[in-house]
Amino acid sequence: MLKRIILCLIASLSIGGCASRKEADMRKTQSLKDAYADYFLIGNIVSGVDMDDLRYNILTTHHNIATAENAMKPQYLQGTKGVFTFVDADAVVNKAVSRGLKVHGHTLAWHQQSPAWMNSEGVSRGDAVANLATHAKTVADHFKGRVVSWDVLNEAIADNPPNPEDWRASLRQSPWFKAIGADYVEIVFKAAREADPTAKLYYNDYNLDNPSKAAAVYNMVKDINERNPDVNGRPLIDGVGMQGHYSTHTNPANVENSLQRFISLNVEVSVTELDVQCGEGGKQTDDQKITQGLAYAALFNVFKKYAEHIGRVTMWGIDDGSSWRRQACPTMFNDSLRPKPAFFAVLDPDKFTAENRMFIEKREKKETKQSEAVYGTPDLTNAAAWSQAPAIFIDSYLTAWQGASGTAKVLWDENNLYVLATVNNAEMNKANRNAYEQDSVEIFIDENNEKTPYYEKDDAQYRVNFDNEATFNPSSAAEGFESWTSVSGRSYTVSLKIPFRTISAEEGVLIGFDAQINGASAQGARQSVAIWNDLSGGSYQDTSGLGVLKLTKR
Ligand code: 9MR
Repeated sequence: MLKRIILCLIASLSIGGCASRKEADMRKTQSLKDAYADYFLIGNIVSGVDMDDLRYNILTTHHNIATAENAMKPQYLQGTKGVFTFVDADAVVNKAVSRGLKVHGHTLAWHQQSPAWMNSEGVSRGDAVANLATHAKTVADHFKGRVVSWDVLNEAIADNPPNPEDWRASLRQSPWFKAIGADYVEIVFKAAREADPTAKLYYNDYNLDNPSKAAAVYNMVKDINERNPDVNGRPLIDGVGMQGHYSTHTNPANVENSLQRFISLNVEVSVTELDVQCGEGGKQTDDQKITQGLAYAALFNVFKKYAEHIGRVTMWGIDDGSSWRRQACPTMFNDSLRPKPAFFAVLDPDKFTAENRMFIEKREKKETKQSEAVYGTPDLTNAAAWSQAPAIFIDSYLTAWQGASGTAKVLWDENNLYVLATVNNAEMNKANRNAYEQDSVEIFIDENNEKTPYYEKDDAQYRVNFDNEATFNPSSAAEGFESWTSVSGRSYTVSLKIPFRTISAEEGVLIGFDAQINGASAQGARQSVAIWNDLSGGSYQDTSGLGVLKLTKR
């Protein structure tokens, strides 16, 4: 025993960490793939850095299926027309297969990481069709027998499509779409099926917890499978991949709703790129580690419930240090490759949740803030018109950095809600092309105060920057909206006229309401977010955390 301790001490001194302790940690921990053997496959990605033994050991201990993080993307397989370079991808796939892992292929068609010669402006429709079909067929054929399934098409649907009933109109304006038109979707699936009839063919996308995006994907898969019910003995699309790049603000109820929707199409569903952001600058507090663990636990409880229809759950990253979102520490292992609370949450979600009951209770005790909107119809340019209304303090921070903050006052009449927001300590920067990263004020409204975990017809988000440029979610919320701004030094005011869209406003009515201030840095990145009530960070898609306003007459 003494000898082991001494050896371990020597090892930790010589290599800056006790490798045998790490190994012991790993041995003590039960394997994820065993824990989920009766449910679904557990996957992770392989990239260049994961090929060393320590990482590969984590991969094979806990997972039974691997996805190449980058090696099989079009850019790397056919950067030059007609010249296929399979060396790196073959190395990844062959090593995984030889270590007993199944392999999922990612991806035959995507708007990113694809060479311009395939589909950029100037390439004729005929050539683009041939390029797409040739790439898909050659690649699917090359990996036939080594790859069990493919992300045939990745991220083809636009974010938040306004009319998801029309899936063609909901397609992203990608190079493939522009070169070929909506039927590129079927072309690539047919090419893949022809080349490898046994591999399962998936459509893969992110933000599928968003009901509009999920609806567009649902309609696309439904339509294509109804029109192609028997391609080599089965419908053309075998599965929907919900990527799952989530945060701790993601509402598991939204994930569950979309899962149910896709399952109703009689296709397999897989979670293909799971990670849960919770941290800043590559660091996590102890509370953040537990919060993240609870988010993983809640998600895995949903996945277990629908396990019969789920093929696999694949994580996007072995450890925080190698994650594409390393700043937000989204994986189950820290950058020393030690399991985090998130790991134990995935291993046994119920146990982890029970062990953290006190933490959850403390979090749930937080009371919803309530205030008043006072009856009156102001002139938007006259701040004094709001003098009767109580101030709402927009000063609870979602970020570590405490930048711009302020107050809001609210009036109402039968037609509109009128908000006056006063912001202090702003950089007055609108350089970022993402409107939410500019110095701006956001108002969230849940007219029927039903606190739904997704937006319904009565819910909307309004954003106005210091220069009076407005953006809306959904875009239809722009109708009848007006705003006015004025700037003085590092302060600005925004007044907004927000039409009621679904309720008749009368005294005593309660509406869900929140006000947020986005603070940009001098370099034009969002550095701080201050809000009145909803600290979830999810108010743009989930109304359950908004504060409450009562419409009163004085
Ligand atoms: O994690 C991948 C990162 O290393 C690459 O630079 C990036 C661009 O190719 O792609 C990342 O993976 C993406 C995946 O292929 C598709 N869904 C979103 C993933 C995260 O961006």
